[in-house]
Amino acid sequence: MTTDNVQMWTDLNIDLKSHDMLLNALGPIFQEVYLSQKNRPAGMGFYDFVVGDIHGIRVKELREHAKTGGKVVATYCVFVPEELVWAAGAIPVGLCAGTQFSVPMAEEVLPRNTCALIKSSFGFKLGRVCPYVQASHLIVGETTCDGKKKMFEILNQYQPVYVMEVPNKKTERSRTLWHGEVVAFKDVIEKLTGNKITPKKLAEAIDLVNGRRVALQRLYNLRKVRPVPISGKDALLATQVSFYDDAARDTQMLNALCDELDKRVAAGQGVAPANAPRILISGSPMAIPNWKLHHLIESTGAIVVCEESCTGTRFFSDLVKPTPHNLDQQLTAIADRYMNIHCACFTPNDERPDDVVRLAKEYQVDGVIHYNLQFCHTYANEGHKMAERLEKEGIPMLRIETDYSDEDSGQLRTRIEAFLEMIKH
Ligand code: BJ8
Repeated sequence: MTTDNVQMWTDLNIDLKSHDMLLNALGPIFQEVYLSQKNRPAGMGFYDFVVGDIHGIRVKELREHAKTGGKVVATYCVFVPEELVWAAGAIPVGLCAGTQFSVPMAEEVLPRNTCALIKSSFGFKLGRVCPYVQASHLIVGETTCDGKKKMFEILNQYQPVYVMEVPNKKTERSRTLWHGEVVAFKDVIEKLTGNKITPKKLAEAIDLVNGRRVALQRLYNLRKVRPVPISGKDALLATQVSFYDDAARDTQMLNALCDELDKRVAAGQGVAPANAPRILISGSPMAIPNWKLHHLIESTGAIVVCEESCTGTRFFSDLVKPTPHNLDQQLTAIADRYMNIHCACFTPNDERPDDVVRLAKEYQVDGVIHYNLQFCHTYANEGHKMAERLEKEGIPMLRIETDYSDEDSGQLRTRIEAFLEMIKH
């Protein structure tokens, strides 16, 4: 911990005592979950470095940007069109919301029966332990679920929050509403930054974000190979870092990692034996540093090869379609791309089970683990339809409902081991 960092955190009004406790807790967890893995790609060194200095270098970059009048825009959901943020010269940052550490802080205000993701993110603000929240000029929320949208009302008492209305259906009327929300968001960002979004700037931003999506697609395609050249934990970490790292650098690092994985594939080198059970996880997102389920699964010798999740395929599967450099057409292409995210907040949402069936085949999985955060009603309810659909397709599925605490780890391990025993060839 450098004196520079401590000064920066002080300037950001961080509660240094709690913050020390948070960082001190993260180190041993990262050691156990990540650094103890064998045979990791050298390209993961970058991600280890990023986590090792998780509240240092990147926050410093955001502060430098702010010093010259630049804005930082924080988000919680993949529905927020980051292209518009980049195009206005601001920096988007996906906020961490994956630790139990900040949950008790949030429970002083929010009901306990709220999902851990909401409590964790709100607790970061209440406890003043996240420099990314502190460094942001605007937090952009969305109306994806009731817990989040009501939390944003309270969060707004602490820091400026703007909420985008995400429709609940996929009708033409809903698409029109969403298109209007994207246009309104453009105006909000222009006002925040004082910069006009031009067709040229927006085209560059579309290319930037699409470039990162293509790199993530490349990484995931490499996970389809048997034996798989990278662990699920490492692929998850690379995806999680994409939410807050600089997009151009991130794309470069992802492609460098994939170059290395290409060589591993060519040499038939994997991180697990070719016959290790292959698992697809589907459900709620896993915000950094939520590595709990992957760690449990991979500690048993199975390997996670895909996540149908917002910290997985829902984040990057679709690109914004190329259009002429014309603002109206670009905004329509952006609205269309984001409306095609198959989040459980939609009703009906039959596309999601379709996706899981397709992915299960593409990634040659032996089973699906349906993951939902406790008190997340949208994913919990959708788990029922998912189970029916996968049963019809003959794809084994295990339902896991959990939070960020370790209290149920023993019980989960037993259930996962029993599931793996059942699906073994
Ligand atoms: S697009 S999945 S990132 S909303 S887990 S807070 S839904 S109670 S996170 Fe999500 Fe956007 Fe959808 Fe993806 Fe609510 Fe459920 Fe908590 Fe959730």
